[in-house]
Amino acid sequence: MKAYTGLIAFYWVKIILLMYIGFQLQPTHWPGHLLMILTIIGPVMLLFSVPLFTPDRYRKWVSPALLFLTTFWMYAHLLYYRFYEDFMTLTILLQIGNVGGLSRSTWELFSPWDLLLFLDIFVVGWVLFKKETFQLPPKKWYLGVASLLTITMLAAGLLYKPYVLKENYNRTQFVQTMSLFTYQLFDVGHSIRSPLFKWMSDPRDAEPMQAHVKEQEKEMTEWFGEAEGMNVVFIGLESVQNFVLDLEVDGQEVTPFLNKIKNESFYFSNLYEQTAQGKSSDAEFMIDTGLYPLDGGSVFVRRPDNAFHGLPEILGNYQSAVFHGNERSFWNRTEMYATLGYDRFFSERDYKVTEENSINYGLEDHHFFEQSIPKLKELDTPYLAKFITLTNHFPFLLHEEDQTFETDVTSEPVVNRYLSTVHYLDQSVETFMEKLQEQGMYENTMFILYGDHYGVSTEYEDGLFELLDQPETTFSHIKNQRVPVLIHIPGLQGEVFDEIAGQIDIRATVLHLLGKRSANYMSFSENLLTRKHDAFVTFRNGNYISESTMYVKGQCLDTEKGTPLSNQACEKGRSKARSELQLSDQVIKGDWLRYKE
Ligand code: GP9
Ligand code: MN
Repeated sequence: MKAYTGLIAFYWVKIILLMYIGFQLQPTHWPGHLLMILTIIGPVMLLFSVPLFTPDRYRKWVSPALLFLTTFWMYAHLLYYRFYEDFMTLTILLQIGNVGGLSRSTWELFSPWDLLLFLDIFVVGWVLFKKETFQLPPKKWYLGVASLLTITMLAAGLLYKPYVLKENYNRTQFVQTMSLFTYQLFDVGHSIRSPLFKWMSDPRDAEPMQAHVKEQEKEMTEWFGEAEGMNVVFIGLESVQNFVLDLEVDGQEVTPFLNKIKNESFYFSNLYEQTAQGKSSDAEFMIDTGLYPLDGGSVFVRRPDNAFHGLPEILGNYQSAVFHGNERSFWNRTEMYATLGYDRFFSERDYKVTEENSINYGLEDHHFFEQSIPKLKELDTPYLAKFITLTNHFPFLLHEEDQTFETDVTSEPVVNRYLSTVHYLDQSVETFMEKLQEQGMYENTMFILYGDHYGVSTEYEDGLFELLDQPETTFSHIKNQRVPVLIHIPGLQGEVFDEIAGQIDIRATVLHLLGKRSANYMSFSENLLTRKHDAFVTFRNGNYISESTMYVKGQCLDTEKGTPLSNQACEKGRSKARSELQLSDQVIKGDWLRYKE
């Protein structure tokens, strides 16, 4: 009996350590800490009730097996968390095949210290085998205490964070408040429930969404229709964060080309990335549809059969194509591009890809652009073309001969390598634009360059704080989540927009420039060219930023100074973010766009 209590106490402490040291969860106030610590014990006790129901012969094996399986499961979450700063969802797990499986970059996430996680299994095995009999607690008493503890702590969690279930997309908050075990059960239930929603939807359900969009004013600007009839070229800048612009390292500019072209473009300097678990595909999705990514997994993978009104459909007579140097199944792009209405998709199989000209996920950017030009030339004009770059992807690798920007400016090698690959990408885009100019393919085109999401995750952010001389705060972290967006129309004067903005707003801005007035149907995108003084950015996890306040990582802060405010000051903003996300989820899960012909 003592040994059994010891086992449970031991496992409890292990998970607490894992939460604090492994996941580095940081509840903001003491009740949050208390809750996170105490909420684990009930589910752990319930887990270890399994041996009480196991026949004597097998009983010895059950506890070590439980320890091993649950440790392994928590470790999978940890690896995922290290890169994505999020907990895995069942949907994302089922998508691993679709996103091309585990890549080489996964190996970077392992640490030798991780072995410590599995050490206890040997300790427990040894204790169990040394003992002849393993006395178990009385069933009724044990189950009673375990259930009582679980229910009490869940109730306390709900009292402390009343929106924890509604904001279930904020998985970190969920795990902190309700434990990783409860999260896992909830997630399974959630994944089962979601297909039912579409089945039960009705055209009338979509009415509030239509009303929501009508509320958005369709203000005019002097630039309306400025790019009407022009070719449209999107360039997805893989993992480029805004801080690299105008940054000098060892006396050299990291992105000389982007720095130059931004002066001749509309440059949105205060624009935040809003992607979730679908990363690159989420950025593409927001640009094409003006809807938020899903709460779990990638919409590209989960909803390719939905009706969406993508840019190709809106642009009508344009020929549309996507160019990408990775395998076509990654993020389920083939299927989703067809749904969004793209005519062509040039992927790895359409390029000459060799050992020498590829690295990490696929074709190196320089070769990618070079080989793409003849394909672009083949398209009928006007065209809508989207280029998705690849080389500046974690873990940021380059062949020796492409290395023109080697630096050890920070003590974090990942950050140093990032600067090199960003520089490489910058050069590749420059060469591409020069070649287009040489071939007369530049003048009549609107270029949209956008960073898709962060490249330096929290795991390596110390190096970033060091590089940018920032204090290690949530406020600095959130500022680092800005990505560059540049809209370049040859011959048009540049302008900097420093109002708060989000990636979701790219769509309406582009449509405005193309002179498409009423095309923003059922979308959350807002035109960035009409300067707003009530600008608002909703993040997929329920956080938000407004002109005056921001809610991030459980804290309410002043947007200007980053100083803490009472949570009350963020209530209105949080509720606005919640309702936007809820509405967007309903449009996608209910497949409401199918109601519009
Ligand atoms: C893969 C590329 C990278 O083809 O788009 O995807 P990411 O990991 O950035 O979502
Ligand atoms: Mn990406």
